[in-house]
Amino acid sequence: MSDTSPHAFVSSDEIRTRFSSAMSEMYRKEVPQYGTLIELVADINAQTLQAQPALMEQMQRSGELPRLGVERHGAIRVGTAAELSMLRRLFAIMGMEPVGYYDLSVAGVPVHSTAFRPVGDAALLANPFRVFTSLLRLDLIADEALRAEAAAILARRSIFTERVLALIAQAEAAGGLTDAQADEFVREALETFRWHSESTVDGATYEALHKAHRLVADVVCFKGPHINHLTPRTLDIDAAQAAMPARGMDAKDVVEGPPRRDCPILLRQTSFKALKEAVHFAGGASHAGSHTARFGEIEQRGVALTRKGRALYDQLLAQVRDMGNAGSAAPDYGQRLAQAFQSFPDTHEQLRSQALAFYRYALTDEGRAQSGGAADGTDLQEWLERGWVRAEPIIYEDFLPVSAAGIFQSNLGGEEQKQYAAHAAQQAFEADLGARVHDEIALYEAAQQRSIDQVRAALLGPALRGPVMAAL
Ligand code: OOG
Ligand code: NI
Repeated sequence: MSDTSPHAFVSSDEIRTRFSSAMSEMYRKEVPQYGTLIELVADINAQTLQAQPALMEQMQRSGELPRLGVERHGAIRVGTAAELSMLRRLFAIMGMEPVGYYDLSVAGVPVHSTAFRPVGDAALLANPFRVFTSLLRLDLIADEALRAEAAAILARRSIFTERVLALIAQAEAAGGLTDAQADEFVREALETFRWHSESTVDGATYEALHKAHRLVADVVCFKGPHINHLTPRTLDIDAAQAAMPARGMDAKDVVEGPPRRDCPILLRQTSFKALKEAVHFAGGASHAGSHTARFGEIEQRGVALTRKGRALYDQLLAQVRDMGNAGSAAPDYGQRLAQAFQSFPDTHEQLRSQALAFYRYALTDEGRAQSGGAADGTDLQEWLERGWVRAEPIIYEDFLPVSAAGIFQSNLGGEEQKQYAAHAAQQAFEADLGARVHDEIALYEAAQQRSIDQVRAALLGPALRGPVMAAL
């Protein structure tokens, strides 16, 4: 029951849902093709659920079906530690925490990143809204004078409204926001992510920064970190990819990530080319130009992999990429990918019993009828075989660095293959963020274990809630 008192706090799940829907509305106005993309994905999802009743049932059982229609991820890029750490506080109000560390310098993109997202089971079911957030690594700009100029430009801007800063401080002090404050917070927070066609610099400065790297210009020359894509989740990415041209979308040639499989794993993504947008530079009306910042993307999500499963995934993907020097641009890439992944088991039974993927365990109706009546000494495997317990795949909620690099590259244009002698700098990133990032695999492990503990307590009764049973 919801408390209707005007002074009661609104849940962080509710604020996140209001925010993601406001963001979606804003982006639909900014990028009309986004609306077309959302319609396409809704159509494909309805068709897929109709054609695959087992998938429909599984998503209903796990409570995942209602979130599908609102599920989105966005991406932004910021320039300073102060911007990044304030974003952490802003996202925290919406129940979003930094998860994972992604080093994209290895792929020639001078940023490192995390994803802000909810981490609890209930919060993920309510709305898994995520924002992939990259911090520019100015240290990777070789030209010292240009680096100093970029830093000075960034130091002059404030990407947050005064009011949102006040509301963040207030929410932190009071422990939440009331209904009216939450609405104001959403409105004010949205301003940070809006597109501004006026650049803060003149055309010559833009060109110089653009020459260092297109991404440097994108981060440094604007008032704020415009949301650069907002991605819906499809249940069949191949069908969506095939349908894109008919709706006027110029899709990327390959789908990033694993190949099509019976049991989807991790994340598959595709994008369509960025918009070329008019920009007005500082220093007079004659200084008009253009910039490509925003693009469209769709994704399909599958089961989260264990460390062992992820190692196998990375190994197979590297094997395919090493076979040809053109990477995913090679014409036979799809075939090679499918071939290599034949050695990745493709039934949930195998993925589970070989500890390659994570599952959430739940009682079946039959299991519920046994409640408290199972004998001590019996175990999960036995309960699964008796049909008392069922294992549902835990969805992968995160990103893949190789795929992200592919998305960055296709959006930036093929010529941007810079080489950086950089190394992952997670500690420096966390110092800038003002917090540690969660280890995503530890989060999945904990979710699986919680479900095992619950099943065990229900079947053995409270008296036997003993030491944690090992996962299979
Ligand atoms: C972020 C690219 C990464 C994804 O889905 O992997 C990303 C960016 O271009 O800023 O969104
Ligand atoms: Ni993305």
